Amino acid sequence: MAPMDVAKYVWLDGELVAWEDATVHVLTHALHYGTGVFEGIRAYEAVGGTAGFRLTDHMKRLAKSAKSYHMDIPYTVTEMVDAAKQVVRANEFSSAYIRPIAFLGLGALGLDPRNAQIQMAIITWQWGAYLGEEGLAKGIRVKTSSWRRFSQDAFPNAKATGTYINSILAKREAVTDGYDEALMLNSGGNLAEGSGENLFLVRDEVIYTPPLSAGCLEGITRDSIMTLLSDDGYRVEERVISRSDLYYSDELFMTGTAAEVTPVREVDNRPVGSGRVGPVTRRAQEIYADANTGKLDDYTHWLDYI
Ligand code: PPE
Repeated sequence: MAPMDVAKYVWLDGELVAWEDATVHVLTHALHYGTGVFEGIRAYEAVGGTAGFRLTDHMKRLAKSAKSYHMDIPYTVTEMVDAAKQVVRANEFSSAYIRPIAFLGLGALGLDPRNAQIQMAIITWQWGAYLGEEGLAKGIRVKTSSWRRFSQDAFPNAKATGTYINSILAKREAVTDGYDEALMLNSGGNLAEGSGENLFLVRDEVIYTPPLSAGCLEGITRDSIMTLLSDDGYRVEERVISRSDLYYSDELFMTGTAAEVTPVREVDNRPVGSGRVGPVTRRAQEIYADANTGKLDDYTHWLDYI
């Protein structure tokens, strides 16, 4: 991915700047210590125009993440939503991936960053299928990582930049070993999530996902899928999932803004169910696509028109 080829403007600290001018200093606190919080949002070509899917909810989560790290973002949720719309419009995108990031800038070195400036950027680009088009269509191959998901008692449950080095270790290991994605267990040995997605399992027509206490991100796609599938008549439960539960599942799929609903066809070299994408996963993909493009009246409140 080379986003610089495709977007003209970036929103930086309150104004639109040319892509090449959206730079920061090497003494930026976040560069040294990972002191940033971020989001990933998709805008889709929906019925009635381009719309950010749960854009407001994502900005609310950004504000929550910031609060947990004592970062006082100088913009309200509404201002951040408007800024995201502004940058998508300026780039004339009809669909886009939107990446807001707030981080500690200059003004403090070391581990007491109370005097650091808070900077914020909103970047947008075209991001295709996160785990490949073929992955979306036929399912991906995943591997349980040798790296455990960072522990709940080490960091707040927030979308913070620094914590992603844990995911990056797992992802690199999986890809180097020939898999598409890593599944991460928590320190208790149960499933937390993927390197950049939440996980769902289907067994005997019931849909399970790990509870937040398992150490997964409070995914907005996770919440959307739980709502959509239970409204569609399925039983959906948050339950502790063990490694062996994976091997006996009928279907597995992963959810995330970037990944959307990605089927898993193989886990630790074992086929998931028949090894083909199952009916619940297909239904989840279909209903999610309909919801984020404004085709389902019951969920149009999730759309923020741009
Ligand atoms: N868990 C993790 C660790 C995670 O990074 C994401 C999103 C999710 C779950 C799903 O959250 P949600 O998008 O709210 O449903 N990962 C984002 C970025 C990944 C990346 O930068 O690479 C994303 O999907 O935008």
